[in-house]
Amino acid sequence: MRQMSKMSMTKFCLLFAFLTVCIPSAQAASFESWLSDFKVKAQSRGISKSTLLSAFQDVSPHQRVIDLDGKQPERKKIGFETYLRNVMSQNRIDQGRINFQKNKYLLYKVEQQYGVPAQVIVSLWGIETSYGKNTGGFDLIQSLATLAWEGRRRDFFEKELLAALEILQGGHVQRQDFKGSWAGAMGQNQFMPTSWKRYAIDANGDGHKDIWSTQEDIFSSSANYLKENGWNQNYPWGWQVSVPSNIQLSLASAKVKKPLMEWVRMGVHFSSGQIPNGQAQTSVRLVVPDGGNGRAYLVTSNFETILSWNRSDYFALTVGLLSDFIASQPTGTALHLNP
Ligand SMILES: [Ca+2]
Repeated sequence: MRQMSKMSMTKFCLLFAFLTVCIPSAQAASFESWLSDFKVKAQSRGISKSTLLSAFQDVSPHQRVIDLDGKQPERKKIGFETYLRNVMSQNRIDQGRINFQKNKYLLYKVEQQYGVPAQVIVSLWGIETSYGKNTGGFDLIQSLATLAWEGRRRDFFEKELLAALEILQGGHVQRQDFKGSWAGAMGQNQFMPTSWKRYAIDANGDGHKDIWSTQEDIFSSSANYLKENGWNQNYPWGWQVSVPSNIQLSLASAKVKKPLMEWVRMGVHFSSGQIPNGQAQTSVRLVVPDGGNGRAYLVTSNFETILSWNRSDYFALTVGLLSDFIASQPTGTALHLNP
């Protein structure tokens, strides 16, 4: 290979230095140009100049958000047993029971109004933010603007950002308190801004749909989400069952729904030995999260409602199981995962 001459080496170094210095400022410029286009769009959708001014003051792209977005999703499957033990720790069960007791009056009121069991609302609250403790410290406008500008899912995040600006403009949260996860999930039930628009409730009537700090609004908003996505108060979410070893695993499919009694005739067994009261004709399907070697569940249409919150069988099963634990009395013994 030809040796680089002293002169071209110098030129090369200068070019390298130029690129190193200039790339970040080129990126910043493109953020500015994306932002000015976006502001025009936002104004055409009714966002005022003063809202835009206060929303984007000192907002620049957040490198940590870009890094987190670029991370490959976890491909290694951890298995349901491990997932369940991580998410439904003894501490989360204990805290769930404590928080249920603490907010009992409010929760029963919400349960009555929306027809969604109090323990399911508490369970979602616990899994999403450890009962309001971990709501995410990212500046929401900065996160959404970064993700929209970055462009991998621009349309999606621009829609979320527009909804976020409507929240600010409506005065539901103060600019400095407008925080959430790096990906834009907000408040104690981690709604995305568009979900907030569709489902959030001002339950205490103070004019703010406050899912950050008003308990009544938080519980009602979660309950409303589930109700609007089809929660049926005539059924529980489902039951853990055991299945005969010769059962065809192809039956564990979202397409195979049968009356509960039919599954029993096929050998599906409830741990209590009894058919749940009044549920013999309820349409249920079989969920076998780890392909037949582990646990099995019969689930009702309410399971699909939980999936509308987060499309993961592991998530939905854990929400259901934790809700059962929260509603049951503590035994004072070590964790047994069969409620
Ligand atoms: Ca309110």
